Parts: sequence; structure tokens; C-alpha cells
Amino acid sequence: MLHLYVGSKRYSSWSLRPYLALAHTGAPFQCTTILLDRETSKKEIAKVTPAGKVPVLHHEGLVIWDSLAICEYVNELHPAAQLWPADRAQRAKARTLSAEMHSGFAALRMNMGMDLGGSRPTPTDETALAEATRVQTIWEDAIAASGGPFLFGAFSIADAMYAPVATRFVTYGVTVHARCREYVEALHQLPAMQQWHADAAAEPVTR
Ligand SMILES: N[C@@H](CCC(=O)N[C@@H](CS)C(=O)NCC(=O)O)C(=O)O
Repeated sequence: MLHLYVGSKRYSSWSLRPYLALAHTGAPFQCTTILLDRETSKKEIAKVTPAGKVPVLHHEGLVIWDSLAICEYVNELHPAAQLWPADRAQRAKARTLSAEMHSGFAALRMNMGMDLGGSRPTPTDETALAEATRVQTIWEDAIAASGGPFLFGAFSIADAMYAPVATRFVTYGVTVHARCREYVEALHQLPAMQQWHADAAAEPVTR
């Protein structure tokens, strides 16, 4: 059985991404949370991944770390779930947006760390705010082209990659453009997102 190890659901944005992708397949999987910010956290993480970071997926002797690599593996295991768009050009676009999130938006991440259920002041850092605007432009363009409700119509890995940012906009009171509101709501309504929120609410507040 697939076994996903994640960090605190309140804070671990990287963990949320493959969790959403895996849940979308409908396949059974085990999910273990390693709470972050504890004296023992690093030791616990080191037991399950050589990279020292979560998320990590264990499957039939394979150890796959890094959120995007896990999403790709899950897509290959469950092609029927269509975690990437079927059309090659759309798939290239979805991968581009996912890679942009995976390797970019450093200021947004630093100034608006995920804190599910939290309420924090909007940051003043101009780069972070410009990145938040860039995210919304990405969403608007993709949804205008696909018709929504998700970036490429049906849910895809690109949505999993952007889901944590949607929660950050809520936590940090970032104004969400009218054309993006339905998208943020669609992400929020995903059963897996609801489950993740409920689990996060039961965790200790450590940041
Ligand atoms: N590039 C990695 C980033 C993973 C990452 O930074 N994970 C954080 C939690 S969100 C972590 O494990 N932090 C614990 C630590 O560094 O000790 C991915 O995409 O999975």
C-alpha cells in the first residue's frame, strides 16, 4: 500500500500537494503525520527519508521524496485519474505552471508561510505581493482558457501545486480578484482539502 509521510498539516505546504494528488486517484493510501517544530522532528523525518524533508512516499520498497516527484509517480500508477491534462499542449502548460510553483515564489513563501486556520497581517514585502499578483494572473489566464472550475478544467497536479497558496491568501488577507474567488472556493470544497483542514485543526499551534 502507498504510504505518504507528511509534516504538520497546519504548516506543511509541500505535504499538502501530493496528498491532494493521491486522494484524487481514489486509491487507498496510508498517511502518517510527523509533527514539525518538535525536538524529535528531524530525527523522525530522517527515519523515513534520506533527504531530511517531508513529504516522502514509500511504495513497495521505493522511497520517493519531493512533492512533484511524488505527484508524477502517483500519476504513472493511476493514469485513469488523469492527474495531468490529456492534451499534450495543455499538459505542457500544466507542467510549466507546476514547475514555476515548485521552483519559484520564494518571497511569497518566506513572507506568507502556510498557517491553516491562522489569521496574520498582510505582508508589506513588495516582492511577495508582486508574486501573489503573479499567482492570480496565472490562475486567471488558465481559467479563462479552460473554463474552470480548475486550472485545466478538471482537477490536475497543477491545482495540487497551487492549493497551499490559496490558503495563504486567506490567512494573510490577500485580496483575491473576483475571477479567482470561485477557484479558491473550488479548491476549498475538495473533500481531501476538507479532511486536511479538519486534521490540521486538531494539531498543536507551534508557529
Ligand atoms: N522541495 C521539497 C521541499 C520539502 C520541504 O521543504 N519540506 C519541509 C516541510 S514543508 C520540511 O520537511 N521541513 C523540515 C525540516 O527541514 O527539518 C518538496 O517539494 O517536497
